[in-house]
Amino acid sequence: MNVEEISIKIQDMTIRGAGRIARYAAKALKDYSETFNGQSQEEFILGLDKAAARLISTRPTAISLFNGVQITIRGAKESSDLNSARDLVIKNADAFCELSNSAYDKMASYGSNLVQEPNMMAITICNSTAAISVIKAAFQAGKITGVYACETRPKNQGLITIRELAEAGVPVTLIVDSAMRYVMPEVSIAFIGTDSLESDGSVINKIGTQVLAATARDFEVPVYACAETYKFLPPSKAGQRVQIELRPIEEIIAPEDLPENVEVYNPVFDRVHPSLITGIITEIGVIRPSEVSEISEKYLEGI
Ligand code: RI2
Repeated sequence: MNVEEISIKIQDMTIRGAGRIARYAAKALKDYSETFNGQSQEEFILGLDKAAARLISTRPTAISLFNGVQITIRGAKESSDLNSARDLVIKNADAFCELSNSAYDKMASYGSNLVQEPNMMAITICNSTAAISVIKAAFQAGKITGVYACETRPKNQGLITIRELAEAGVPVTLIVDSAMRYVMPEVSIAFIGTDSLESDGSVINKIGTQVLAATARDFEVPVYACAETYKFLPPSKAGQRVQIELRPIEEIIAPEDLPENVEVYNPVFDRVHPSLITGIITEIGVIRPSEVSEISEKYLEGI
């Protein structure tokens, strides 16, 4: 698939998940470099910048998309000639996808060790490959006995989660989002995904995650965000807040079912205050929200 085809699929969420959209963006830029048939490095760079802007425009909240694109195009402008620039983009794209895919096993190992007492129930929301990797490892290590998965209105990504966990043999129970407080007394640990980690340690994740984290606090349940380092806001955006994406009302209600003079509001991400986050599971270890800036400077230098 080319840049435009992948952009459309990220936009309509055929391709979704903060890690996956970043990998597909890198693959799109690799495709651009492999199929470029122009004559000059200047023309190549102009097209690369246009492709990067198109991909970044598709979804505003997951900083993984911006970081994945920047990591992939890094150094192309400074390359000595056209072929070096093309080869570098291809190499960067492959390296980014390798880093992204290899992060899951590392996070799974760190995350699984966090579960102290055996026979614990976990809870999660939406469909996070990172969180599911940790949950699977915790179950295989005998650390948890099962998971509550929130269906996650309006697009019900939780239905993907229950399928993935069931296929992995993890006992999973589907609940409606508003039942998360009802079940929290039975829960011992929460694992959530991450779309972006802001400089103060705020975790941006699927809508409903604030409710989950605040409820967990009320029942003294630790909340761990699962976030690869490329989901941290980069130094160039330090101190900024990501835009919370508003999506089409059709994701909530069919227009023909909507009475006149009724508005629909569909914010699809939440900002979770760092005080509600016990720790952040990354591929380099488990860190505190207060360490986010330092990690960003170290692992996203120049982005
Ligand atoms: P992984 C998803 O967003 C969810 O918010 C999920 O928690 C987050 O991305 C991270 O997903 P959407 O694409 O990278 O469903 O862990 O809007 O798979």
